[in-house]
Amino acid sequence: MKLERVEIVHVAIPLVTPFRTSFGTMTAKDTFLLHVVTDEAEGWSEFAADPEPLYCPEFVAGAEIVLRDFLLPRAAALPRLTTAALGPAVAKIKGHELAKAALETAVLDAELRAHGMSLATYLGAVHDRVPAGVSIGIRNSVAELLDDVERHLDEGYVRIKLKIEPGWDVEPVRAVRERFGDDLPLQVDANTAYTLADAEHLRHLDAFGLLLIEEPLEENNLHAHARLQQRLATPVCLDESLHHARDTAAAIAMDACRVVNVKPARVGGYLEARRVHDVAHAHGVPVWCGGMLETGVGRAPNLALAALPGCTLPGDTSASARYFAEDITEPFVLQDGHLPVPAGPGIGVEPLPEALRRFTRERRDLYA
Ligand code: OSB
Ligand code: MG
Repeated sequence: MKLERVEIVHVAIPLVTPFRTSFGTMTAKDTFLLHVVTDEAEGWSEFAADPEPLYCPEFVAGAEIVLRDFLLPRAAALPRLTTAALGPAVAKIKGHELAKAALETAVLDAELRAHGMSLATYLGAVHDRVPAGVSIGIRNSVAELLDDVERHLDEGYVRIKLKIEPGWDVEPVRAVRERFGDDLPLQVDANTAYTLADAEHLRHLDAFGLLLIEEPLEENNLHAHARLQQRLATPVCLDESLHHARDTAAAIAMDACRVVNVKPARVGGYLEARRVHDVAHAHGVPVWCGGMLETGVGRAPNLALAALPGCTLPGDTSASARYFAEDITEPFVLQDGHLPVPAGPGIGVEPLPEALRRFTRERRDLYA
């Protein structure tokens, strides 16, 4: 393929309820879509991060510059643009995995559409639907939290993840266990809110039979997570700390994690996400697909990844209605606790023109 035009479309879509984590509160999905036009086909992707660098170092305005000044010139210089050639072409640009993932995914969407192949088929998916978990934010009271969990269980979600932070951990977990029983698949996510000095406190969570505790300590400190794992029965799962297959291999080797959250954006795209999955799966370490409150454009390709054989735990790939009153694509609807894996060419979805128009704040060419 030859790159002809790349358009950036800044969008903001209100969330149905504010989403509070240990790093901040989100009230809207405020990000950009990339629209890549080649001589053979067009592709779409969604940048996964937010306007502020609170979850990860990347942010919306910075990623636009990285794409415009460093990534797109290298993609445009390729004599033959393929997804496989893109990674090596931008390898000298350090970090910026989420910006790289946005570009790679839009190019991959275009390339797969040119071949009439779905992303699920390309990645090697083995399911046509995947069980859906839901990530529940920090609430003002335990009563509010219990109502929230109940509502999601009534809707059919098969696994509950509670966001935790110091002051909101053992009590909410205990309350959910007491109300909904020991059989409920339950896990927690601290988004780096604790330190090793909290190990004795976190050990109280061992009493509740959690599937995992996600990213309890500071990001990129594999050593500290390994030391914490020695003191916890609950499996440690890494999110923020894993950036590629190489550090995933290191984390597994040093027992810094016994479960892997793979977010394609966080590891630079679906090609590396597949390698992260393969490394973990080869070690018998369960994988699940995380999320970042994506619109349908970002969630569709995540569902393809979630259908790989090593993704043996339900992911954070929830239905459109969990996030938005109106999605930017055809909505993903929960059926029997599952979401369908898109089967059409490429990522299998496109923004609906009318919804896109209403949610768009700015659009401009980054490359033409
Ligand atoms: O840590 O998994 C996380 C949302 C935004 C940023 C980071 C995280 C999350 C979630 C929600 O937990 C996942 C989702 O429903 O998309
Ligand atoms: Mg997380």
